[in-house]
Amino acid sequence: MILEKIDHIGIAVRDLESAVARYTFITGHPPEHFEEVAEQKVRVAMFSVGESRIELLQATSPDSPIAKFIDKRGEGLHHVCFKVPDLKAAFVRLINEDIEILPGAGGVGADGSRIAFLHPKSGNGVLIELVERA
Ligand code: CMX
Repeated sequence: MILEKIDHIGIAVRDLESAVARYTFITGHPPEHFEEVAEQKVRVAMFSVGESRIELLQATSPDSPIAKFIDKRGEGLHHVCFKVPDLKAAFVRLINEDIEILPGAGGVGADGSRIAFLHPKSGNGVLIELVERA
């Protein structure tokens, strides 16, 4: 199996606290957890919705990808993340298909997972994250 499931959908927000209050109301419950991912320069709040999850992301630095995204495009859907059983095997297959894997692939994501991103131009305008969980 190449992709196991959609792991989560990422939403870029300006202010995590107010976004958490709004999504607590929308989902009917508070986030599962908060985390700061130093490597990605973000603070995140993760909400479970059935088997699916929603990740709210706030930049922790003006040079964070989330700060740049919001400057250019405003708040909104930032990425779709697929869970993969084997990140390296996914790279090999995608490189063979000439898809642009962004620098830093294999780095640390939330929960100590290993992550990689595919450029939005390789995803028809959607940034794709791949995650392999320990
Ligand atoms: N979804 C869709 N399009 C996006 C995008 C996104 N998330 N981010 C940028 N773009 C668009 C830009 O608006 C730009 O569009 P135009 O060419 O029409 O202007 C285009 O993609 C290319 O932009 P770029 O100038 O090449 O690159 P940027 O400096 O905007 O960086 C990207 C874009 C995806 C390479 C960079 O954000 C990146 O490396 N992202 C991966 C890491 C990341 O996003 N981390 C935060 C999440 C961490 C987590 O989930 O834990």
